[in-house]
Formats: sequence, C-alpha cells, structure tokens
Amino acid sequence: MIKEYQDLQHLDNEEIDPHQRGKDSQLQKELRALGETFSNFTKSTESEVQALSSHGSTVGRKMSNLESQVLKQQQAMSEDHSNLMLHVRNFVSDLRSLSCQIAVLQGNGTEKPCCPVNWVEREGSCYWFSRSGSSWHEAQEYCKLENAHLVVVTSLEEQNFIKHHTGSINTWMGLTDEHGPWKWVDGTDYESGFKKWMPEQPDNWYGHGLGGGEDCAHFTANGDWNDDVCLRPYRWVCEMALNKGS
Ligand code: MBG
Ligand code: CA
Repeated sequence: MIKEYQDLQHLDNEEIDPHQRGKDSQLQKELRALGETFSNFTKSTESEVQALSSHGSTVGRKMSNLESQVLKQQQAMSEDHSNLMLHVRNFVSDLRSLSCQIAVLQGNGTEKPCCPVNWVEREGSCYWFSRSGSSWHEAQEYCKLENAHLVVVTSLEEQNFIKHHTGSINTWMGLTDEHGPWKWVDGTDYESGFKKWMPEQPDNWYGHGLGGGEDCAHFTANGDWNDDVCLRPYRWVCEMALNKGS
C-alpha cells in the first residue's frame, strides 16, 4: 500500500495532461482519507485491545480469587463433614448402648450383653476410667459397687489399651501384695501371668517415710508398673466381664 502511494507521488513530477492530473489529486485525497481512516481504525483497535486485555486481567484476578475462595470453602466443608461423621458414629454407638441397656432393664437381668453407659467395651470386658483420685482400697470399693473390680491386666494388648485411655497419669490396677505374695483381685494367677514392671520395680520401698513399704501396683507415666503406698490418691480403672451374670 505504502509503495503504491509513493509510485503515485512520483507520477506527480511527470508530464501528464491536466485531466489526468485532476484524477490523480482526487486519488491522492481518497488515499489520504483512507490512510486517516486506517490510522483511526488502528488507534481504536489498539485501545480496544488494551481495554480487553485490562478487562481480561481483571477477570483473571477475579477468577483466581474465586478459586481460592472455593478451595477454602471446600476445606471447611470437609472439616465439617469429618466432624459430623465423628458425632454420627458416637451417636450410633450411644444409641446401640442405650437400646441394649433398655433390653437389660426389661429382661430378667442375669445376662450383661452390653457395657453400661460411659464404660468402654473391649474383648469381652467393660472398662471405666476414673477422672479423680482415691486410695487403692477406696478405688477397689468403688469398682465393687459397680459390680466390677480394679482392672486385671493379662496381655500387652490390654496393657496398651489401658495406657491409651489413661495417658501418662498414675493409675491403680487390681494388684496388691499387702497379704504376702502379689495377687490379682479376681484370682488370676500372678506368677504365670502377664507383668510389666518398671526396671527395679517392685521394690517395696520404705524411703517415702509414710510408714510401711509399698503394697499396691499402679501404671506410671509411661504405662509400666510400680508398687507404691496404697494410700496415695491415684486415678483407677474398673473392669467387669461381659455376658456374665452380675
Ligand atoms: C520411685 C517409685 C517408688 C520407689 C522409688 C525408689 C522414681 O520411682 O515411685 O515407688 O520405688 O522410685 O527410689
Ligand atoms: Ca516402688
């Protein structure tokens, strides 16, 4: 286009008849107008492209904003969902326990097919974990009133289960040697049974100065056993058998 225009300019200087000259200048005018129109068009196109691109980046910003909002909401919803599922599961287990309790109350009451409310069921036993402290004897009396006894530990699995529920707090178990040899409260044989004493324990230590030695066994902070003064106010665990007359 530019080259043709120059060629036409060049024609200006040549000997052409006036009629031809008039036609040329008309052509030049039209060309100039075309050029102007084109440049206006280019300018307006440029500004439109600019407007579009700035609009585009605004849209992009909004999109990524929306994206992060959606992500956040998804995360919150998934947290809510797992929370809700936890409640539903607890609710189902409470309901099962309650309907079992009702069945027990309606029947003649010699069978115990489910654990009482607030007791934890495991492997044919129900466990109750105190949240306050008592002497070993008071703790054992408490359990007896619930048709239970202080917990008797017969395996590493049971030991770990108890540790899981008690955490790292001193907790009494149903093991004492106050009448001579070590004895479990339910008559389980001590000598042949499971044991998990701390190193150097039991030591029947007299150094506490409270009078006497140490005759009652408890779970220590790491779960391993120690013999201690029976009067110490430790937490305790009661255990009762399932499916047996009470
Ligand atoms: C403590 C026991 C205590 C006694 C003492 C002996 C650091 O543990 O609790 O019963 O055995 O050790 O030093
Ligand atoms: Ca000890």
